[in-house]
Amino acid sequence: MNINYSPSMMCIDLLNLRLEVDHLAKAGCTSYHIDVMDGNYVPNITLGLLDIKAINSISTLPLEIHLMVNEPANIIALLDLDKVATIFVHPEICTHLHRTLTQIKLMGKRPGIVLNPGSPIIYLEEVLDDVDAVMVMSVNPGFAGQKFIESTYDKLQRISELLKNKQKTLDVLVDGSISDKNIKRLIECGANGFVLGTASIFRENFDYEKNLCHLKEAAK
Ligand code: S6P
Ligand code: MG
Repeated sequence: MNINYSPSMMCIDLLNLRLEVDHLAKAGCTSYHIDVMDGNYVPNITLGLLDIKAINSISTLPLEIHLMVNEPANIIALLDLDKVATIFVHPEICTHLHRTLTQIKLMGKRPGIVLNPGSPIIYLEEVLDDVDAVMVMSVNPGFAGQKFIESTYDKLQRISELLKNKQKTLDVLVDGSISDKNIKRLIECGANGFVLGTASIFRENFDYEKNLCHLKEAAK
């Protein structure tokens, strides 16, 4: 199975953007994960449109955008950039979720929904034919460096069950405190993509190649 490794760009050294983008690709990452927050839906503000445009202009890898902003439909049109491949929205903050997912699809991008630790899977079931990916939060959205929430395994298993019953194949990502301690079990529960932050690729030495190799070993 092909596993997607996507570094969380809010964890990079922004003063060295070009170098960081390059190093992460050379280390073997397969896309860039960009967290957009509005200081309202979540109590933090991270990367924004200018950062996305800058990364888009130098990237050789696809970008996945994780929108943590109230009513994302208002800004999705601004993300019509060539390297943006997937746009993730949280169902609770889309007034018309189906319309927003259709809007993303019409732009030629892959729509995805994000399930918080407290969000029911029924959101996914209702839009199963309208998404290409689901991302399960294994921390509450807002910050890097949080503790992994154990109920993620069970949620992934229930999603796998749903997909099997409906004979559907989707990308299933996990975001939050991914490490050598949980990655294998997360794959066994049905995940095929991971957002990497301070618990894995950006830990200690910031040796991206070594840290990613270590994580891939643990995933076997
Ligand atoms: C959190 C955000 C995530 C974090 C990532 C950081 O709201 O969506 O993408 O940046 O989880 O990783 P870590 O290993 O520090 O938890
Ligand atoms: Mg994220």
